Amino acid sequence: MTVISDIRKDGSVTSAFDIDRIRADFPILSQTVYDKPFVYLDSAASAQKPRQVIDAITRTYETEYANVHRGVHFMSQKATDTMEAAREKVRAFINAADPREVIFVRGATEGINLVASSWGRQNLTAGDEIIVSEMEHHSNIVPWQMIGEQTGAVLKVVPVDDSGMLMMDEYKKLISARTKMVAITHVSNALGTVTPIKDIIRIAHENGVPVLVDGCQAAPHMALDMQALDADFYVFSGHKIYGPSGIGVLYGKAELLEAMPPYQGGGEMIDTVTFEKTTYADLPFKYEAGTPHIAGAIALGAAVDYINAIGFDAIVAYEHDLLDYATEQLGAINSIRLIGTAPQKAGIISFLLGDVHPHDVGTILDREGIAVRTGHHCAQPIMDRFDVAATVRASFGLYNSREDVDALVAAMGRVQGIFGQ
Ligand code: C6P
Repeated sequence: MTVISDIRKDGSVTSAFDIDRIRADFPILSQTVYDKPFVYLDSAASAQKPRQVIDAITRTYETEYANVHRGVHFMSQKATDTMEAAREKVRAFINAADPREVIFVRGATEGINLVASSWGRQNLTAGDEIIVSEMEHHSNIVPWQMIGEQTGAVLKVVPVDDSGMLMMDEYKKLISARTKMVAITHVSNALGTVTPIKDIIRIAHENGVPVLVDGCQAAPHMALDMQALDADFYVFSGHKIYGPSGIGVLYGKAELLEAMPPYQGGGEMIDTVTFEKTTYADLPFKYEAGTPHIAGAIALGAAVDYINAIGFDAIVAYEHDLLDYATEQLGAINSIRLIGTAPQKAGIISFLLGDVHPHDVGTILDREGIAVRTGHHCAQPIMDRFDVAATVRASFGLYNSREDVDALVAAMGRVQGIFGQ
């Protein structure tokens, strides 16, 4: 396990954040692509995995794998215990009051669909309003539109200013007696904006409205505290916090989850079944129909352990410095236009180079061994807001270094030369 603060023999402490040791935990980062060092700047799409997470997957399948919550046999009990220990790790990671409030889902998308469908079917009727923001990922727009089509509820959209900040005055104006849900991101995946989520929740609650927070891009970059935040629902994906894909978390307040109907029916989520009537299992299993992603949940626990061993104090300080450095270096290239310049940002820089198409930029960067994402980032409405079809997006994880930023900046200089910008 990486230890960030190393005590030297003479008692002095080495650098607070040993980036070389962290990078050594991520086997994929030592690869070359096209004979160039691999520079991975696409962690917002999916983060790379440390050896500790990879080992947890292998260990599960080699030593403690069987179906969970069903078997009386030793191996099933072992797998169940390890998976439930992972749930407890996630509970502590987000400071939820109770592990029953931690539902394992496939990812943020499934978590939002679960709430939109189960909570929405029970609570929405024609004329009701769901408040979202202009910078939501499609995963926090489309599920609400779908339940709106079934119930007659409609979306209301909080606009974003030219820097990419949520316009809080407009938000306050939108809340009314018709508002039944506020569904807003904690960090924008297209702009990197950190929203004032605590204020958003407080204002919603003053109006008696529950809040779902899309925490997909926040969970890798900041400590989360469900009890302090007072979110009603909070979702994030394991693969963005250095865990496996196919596993994620829906946090929900127990009283809300208890009141809602199940999302899917099947094994695991029942108490008793007859042809006349089925009764449902208690939380969290009521929302975990079918065999879960057992190794995924266990390895998500290992990802949480990994982050905890470094600690968010060190991660936040390091990533903040890196983002400032990258913003300064890229911003110094005169034909670069940054999209999203809010004062509070995390992990993401979106930009355009003159009138060069982002896909062309991304393709050239790729040949230099640099992985960025180009496109609308599954957030088309915010692209429309900035009147662009796509951006180049560099996004950072705790393993990125200033050398990665330097490689990007040098390569952007070459792209500039190619296109005469
Ligand atoms: N954003 C990106 O490159 P899933 O696919 O369920 O793990 O996460 C969906 C999702 C929801 N909300 C936000 C804010 C997100 O950023 C994402 C995933 C990736 O930006 C893939 S499109």
